[in-house]
Amino acid sequence: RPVTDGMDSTPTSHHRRRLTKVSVIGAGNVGMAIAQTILTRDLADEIALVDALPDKLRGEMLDLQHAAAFLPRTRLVSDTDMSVTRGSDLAIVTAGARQILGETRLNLLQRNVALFRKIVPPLAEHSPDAILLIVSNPVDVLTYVAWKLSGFPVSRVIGSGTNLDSSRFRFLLAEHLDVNAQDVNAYMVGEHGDSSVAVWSTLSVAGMPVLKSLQESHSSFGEEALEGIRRAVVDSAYEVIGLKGYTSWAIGYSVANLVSSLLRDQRRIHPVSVLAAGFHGIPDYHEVFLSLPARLGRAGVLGVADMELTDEETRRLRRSAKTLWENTRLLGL
Ligand code: 6V0
Repeated sequence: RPVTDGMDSTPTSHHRRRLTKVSVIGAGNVGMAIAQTILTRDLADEIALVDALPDKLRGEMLDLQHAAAFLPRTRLVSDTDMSVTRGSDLAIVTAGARQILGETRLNLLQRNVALFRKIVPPLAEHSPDAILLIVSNPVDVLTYVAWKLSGFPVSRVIGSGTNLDSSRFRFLLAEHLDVNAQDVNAYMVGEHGDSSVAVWSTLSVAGMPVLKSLQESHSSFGEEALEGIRRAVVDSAYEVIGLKGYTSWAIGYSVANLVSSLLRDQRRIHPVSVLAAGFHGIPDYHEVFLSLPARLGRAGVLGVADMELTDEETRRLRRSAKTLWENTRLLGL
């Protein structure tokens, strides 16, 4: 006799909740850290995993399924074919070619564009109403590529951008100030990676602007020291890659945090890669994606904050935009 005999199987509610489906393209270190965090945070009813390597993909899916007894119930499916993503509310792209020793960034970018040509159009076709969240690097350019290839409105194509850089920044400052990183309000904007801009002018702890008092009381907060902290944020990614070969946990949490804001309509503000043309003096015809504080909800990007920047911060942002646009134009999309 099945143990469920005698249990009432009639649904208790007449209005069944619509199920939420998230797809993760690329079941590598980053994709799996994201999937794992989405699972533990109970952010989706179904997760579809896609990778080009069938054995690895199935192994990863089974390994996660075997944790079912300890997790909220989530259906896990996987396939090398993109049709498994059908009906997604959100699709996260982490698939990417790795840099080959001696390869130029532009060459790597061209290989990734070729990869995106295989991934994005079928993804858009199977889930025409989904939000696309791009994580693969170089994330800002690839978010632009995904926008062009999907034909989606710009509000539904987002790059994870400097959301991770900002959390590294907040961690370092929190260590410095001996407070909880969640109380440190600090943004890094612009390009994800080397030329990111630390927005010192808006730094606050629990709503209190702290930079001025820090500069008055600690000699270690001079201009050079601030650039040193920004540099440390950038270098911390390289340090992790140098030590363990890749980064995964922090990007997993940072993306799951974005997923929560989007799917749960949290309207939280995150520095993510959005169309930056027209902001901070970036010309309208520079169709570049750069991170700016954006309000995220169920419809995607609900708005972009036109934050107040110093002249130097603006100059840096425009310089990033110009370099990015010069690279992006070469793609001819
Ligand atoms: P990885 O472990 O090599 O995973 C990439 C996965 O993509 C592999 O499992 C591949 O088999 C798979 N893949 C390749 N081609 C396809 C395809 N056509 N369809 C489906 N899957 C495919 O790399 P890792 O997970 O470490 O990194 C993934 C990407 O994330 C890279 O581009 C990183 O640079 C980028 N990151 C971006 C970060 C950010 O803040 N935006 C942070 C960390 C890494």
